Amino acid sequence: MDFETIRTETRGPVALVTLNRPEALNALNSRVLEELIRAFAEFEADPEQRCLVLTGAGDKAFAAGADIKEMAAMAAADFYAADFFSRWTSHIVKATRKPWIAAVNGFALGGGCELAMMADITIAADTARFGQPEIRLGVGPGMGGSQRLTRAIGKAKAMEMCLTGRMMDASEAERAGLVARVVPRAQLLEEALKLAEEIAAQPPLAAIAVKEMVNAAFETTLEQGLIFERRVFQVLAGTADKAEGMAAFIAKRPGQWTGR
Ligand code: DAK
Repeated sequence: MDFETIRTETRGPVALVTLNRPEALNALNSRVLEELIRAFAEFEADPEQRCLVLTGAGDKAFAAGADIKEMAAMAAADFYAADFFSRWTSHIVKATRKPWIAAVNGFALGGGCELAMMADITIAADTARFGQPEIRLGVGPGMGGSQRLTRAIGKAKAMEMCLTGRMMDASEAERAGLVARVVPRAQLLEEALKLAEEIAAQPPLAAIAVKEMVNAAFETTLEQGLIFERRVFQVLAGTADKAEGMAAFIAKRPGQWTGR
């Protein structure tokens, strides 16, 4: 089955996935979710691919949210029976151990903002705008906005955004800690790919492990997180890439990673 709503390509060790419904501002529907699940699974399964960049087609939007036209006709029982949109977490966030980056090229609203926040690193074009406007539709965030936004930018701003639906521009998003970096629109993809290549060049097992370590900070107490970090360090110390990395440092040469 070919992809209809996304485009995928690989650039060396980097996978590039583009949400491709620009006429609907890349709104996320069930088909997009299924295709993204497949694209992320292919990325995860291919040992040659080390980092993924997700962006949106066109200049206007990363994703303007879940597809309102798909949801408008759905009854509560439909959402519940299908456990609608529950697979974002289980099949993308949790299933992807390798690092991935969201390159936000325009509106990231509702589910679009939530998708950007699922990424390990979010970078934004100076034209990007973030928001959780679901309240204006009579609902609330449904893909993690109330939780991830609050953890990213704190209660005061998250509460204000979720209760009013107002948008945040890229520089406010950077100041608030929602995005790692803001770059001019014309350079977004290049910068995102450069960042992905830099991550892809690291020892692969360490990249997976470091992602697990940082994510543990959101799931555990400080004490448990520190123990987890130490244990993972100790596991990494047994890898061939640790021996190579330290030998390469001492010999003043670049490391050659085997992922072992
Ligand atoms: N869904 C469907 N179509 C959308 C869309 C969306 N979210 N956003 C934009 N479009 C479509 C427009 O309908 C229009 O289509 P045509 O009329 O040309 O056919 C086209 O994209 C261009 O949009 P506009 O004409 O509106 O463009 P403007 O520049 O005037 O405005 C805008 C841009 C981004 C301000 C505006 O489009 C807008 O406000 N869009 C909606 C933003 C929004 O409310 N997003 C949140 C959606 S709710 C769940 C989990 C999660 C969710 C739901 C359930 N479960 C676990 C159950 C998530 C919910 C959401 O994300």
